[in-house]
Amino acid sequence: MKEKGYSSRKAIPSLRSVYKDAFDIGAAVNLTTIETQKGLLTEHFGSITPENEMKFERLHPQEEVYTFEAADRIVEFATNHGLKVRGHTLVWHNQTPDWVFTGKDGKPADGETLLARMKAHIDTVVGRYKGAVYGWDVVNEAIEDKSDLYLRESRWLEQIGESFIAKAFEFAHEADPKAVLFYNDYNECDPIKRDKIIRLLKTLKERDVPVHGVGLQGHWNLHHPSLDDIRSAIEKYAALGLQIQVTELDISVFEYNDRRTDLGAPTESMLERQAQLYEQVFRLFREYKDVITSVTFWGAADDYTWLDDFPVRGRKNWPFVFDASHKPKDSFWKIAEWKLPEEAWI
Ligand code: HAH
Repeated sequence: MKEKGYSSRKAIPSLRSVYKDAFDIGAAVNLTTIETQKGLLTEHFGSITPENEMKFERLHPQEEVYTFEAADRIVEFATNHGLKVRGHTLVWHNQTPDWVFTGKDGKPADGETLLARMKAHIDTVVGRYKGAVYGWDVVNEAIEDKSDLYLRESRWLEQIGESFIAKAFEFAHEADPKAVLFYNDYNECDPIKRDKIIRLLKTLKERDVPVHGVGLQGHWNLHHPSLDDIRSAIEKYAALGLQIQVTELDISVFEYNDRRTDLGAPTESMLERQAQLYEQVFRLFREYKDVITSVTFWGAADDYTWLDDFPVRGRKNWPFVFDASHKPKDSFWKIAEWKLPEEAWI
């Protein structure tokens, strides 16, 4: 046990610096958190991802209207503080306005029209942030969760066909040939979904589609997925010869299917379990540091997380390694001090 007051007197190492020879440490941000979490973001993180500000509906609400102000401010914050930016996301079934999928007659747009709109969007967005955004989640969540289906039944799939995925990567590559292009998904460690993601990535590679990496969202909790499933997933994705990024890491203190609203604050043992998991998964990430190029949390500290409203609206969650007042949790020390025990063995 730490002495009372010990951690508050002790110098806090910068997470980004601790991991500088392994991979980037990132955080999802929004216009509020770049102000309220500025200290943490600039001290501990080397990369940021706009949580919502680069999604289709935010950047391109109408065919002739682009709204770049919020995304520009986040990019400017990154530039001012020497942080990298990951772009999220170009082609997704969610947070994409209806006009994109609708023809002039009000019926579903034909495939050619939809592809032309996709290309215009990607050209404009990727083109604008060329040089500032080093990589993109080009296609998000195109694989179906239900085991008997391969691709998710989205309007992109229904109206264009399977080629919408390859096309998105080709357009992004044309718009910025230097950008690192990712396929990103959740439940990525579930063996059945994992194998479907791998099938997709193999098909894309066989067809010389410019896909460079796989994004593992990493929306995990105290009970799922198992460390074995995480390890197998990383091993199998690594074998594809693509780089891996953990793109949206959080370890929820609640099980996904537990929709109770009255669960309250986490107990000591839940926080211990969280710290143990953070320790185990970061040890695993370090083992694979040659293929893992970045680990981004889907937020930075427990004062703000999308999990406060998902899957239960208004139910507070505590998924990060910094607490709500931006102090390091036990989880932080477990991932930050990994060098010390090894060095202590001399
Ligand atoms: C992610 N979906 C999205 O990629 C991200 O853009 C959003 O801000 C939050 C989460 C994850 C997801 C999930 O965990 C469960 C069901 C659907 C989607």
